Amino acid sequence: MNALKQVLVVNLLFLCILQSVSSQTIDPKIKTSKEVMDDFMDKRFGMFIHWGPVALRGTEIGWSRNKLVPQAEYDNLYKEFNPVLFDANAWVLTAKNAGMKYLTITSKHHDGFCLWPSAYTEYDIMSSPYKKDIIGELAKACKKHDIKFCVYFTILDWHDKNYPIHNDGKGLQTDGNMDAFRDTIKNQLKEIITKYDPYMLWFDGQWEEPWTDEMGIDLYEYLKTLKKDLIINNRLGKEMSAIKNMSADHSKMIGDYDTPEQRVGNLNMDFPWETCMTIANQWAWKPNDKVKSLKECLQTLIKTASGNGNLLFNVGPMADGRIEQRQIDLLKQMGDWLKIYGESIYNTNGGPYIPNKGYSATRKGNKIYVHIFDDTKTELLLPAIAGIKIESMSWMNGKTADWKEADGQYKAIIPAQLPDKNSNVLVLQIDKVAMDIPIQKVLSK
Ligand code: FHN
Repeated sequence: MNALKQVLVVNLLFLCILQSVSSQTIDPKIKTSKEVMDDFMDKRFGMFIHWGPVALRGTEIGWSRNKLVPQAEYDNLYKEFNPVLFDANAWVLTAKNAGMKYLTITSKHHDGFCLWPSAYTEYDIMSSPYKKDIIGELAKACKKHDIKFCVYFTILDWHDKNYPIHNDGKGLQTDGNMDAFRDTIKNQLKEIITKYDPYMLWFDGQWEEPWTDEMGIDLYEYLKTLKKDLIINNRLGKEMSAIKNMSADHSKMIGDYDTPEQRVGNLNMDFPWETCMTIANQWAWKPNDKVKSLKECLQTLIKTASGNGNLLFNVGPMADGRIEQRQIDLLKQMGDWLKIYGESIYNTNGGPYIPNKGYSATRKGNKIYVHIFDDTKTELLLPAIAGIKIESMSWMNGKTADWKEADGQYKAIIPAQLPDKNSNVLVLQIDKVAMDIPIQKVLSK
């Protein structure tokens, strides 16, 4: 082969490699900006809502279809779905009273039912006896009460005939028509963005065979043509390691932030993340489901913020449109705690101590907020931090702390009477900008 031909072949090969690599990453020019992501991460706390006709049976949304609830019965629940007690303002005020700053609703879960009037399916709220736009009502109420409106949307739709899988765990049941399916979801997402202007889209369901990273990148880039500053989670891509809280190769991730599920994410100062977790056990409403204690709810939020992440905390409303009173009350108690201690959560960064079973830390300005988990001890021992001077220590909503520095540690007396019975904060006023302190690898002994 002559030299010219060799050069042409090499160039062609290089272009193919370039194309395949570039097609596997999002164009950095369209990725959501750091400013927009910082604004999202400053909010720290949001409400997740899993809701649909399945609330009539009290079983898990999507997952109980063709299992606890026979498929034909499940797919016809919408004909009974009439949540006459649904009050979007009441839901949004429940979030606001909890100290939540954003709200994410399942517009369409894996069962394919749409809570908004979609021009691309009959399987939507307008085919139910209720016949009102749930998503539109929530979007309006969020705007009215200054809560950021966000939408959960599944890319796995067991009800849509074009999607090749119609039941969990059954594998490819038909050859389907993924091109037609992708057109449908693009059209539905365009409906959602243009009608309701969501702050963030929370995708889910990327793990099944029909979906690929290339489809995820294509969809991310399409959505950015509709709304440049739209925040998009990382569940458009197949990279799931971080969701399982393992060390993740974020370069493979398709989306703006990581989404560990039902566990507090690891401290990460470089890549934004949000833990999603249920206040009870089930995502959708379940009669007599076990709800978490206030202490567990608060410490989940604190540990998430201490890891530099957000908490998306889930409630499952009942079929009549109400959120259970016990969940409302629990969230109100969280809000009451945040009214006093919110300075140590909102607009903070995680660290500089790595969260551990005794304590964790958040920081802002020239303050470090140490959150105490084990108040059975009489003394808190913190590794001393090189290069800073502690100017004072005090208990938030309490008194000046009795402390000293010795043997490379800060030793603070934990008083018998602490200001809060669930979670207390020791404020370290320092002579430096707290964010300039490196993460302290040493844990207290
Ligand atoms: O299958 C869903 C599940 O129902 C729920 O929506 C959670 C929330 O993050 N996501 C999927 C499971 O990973």
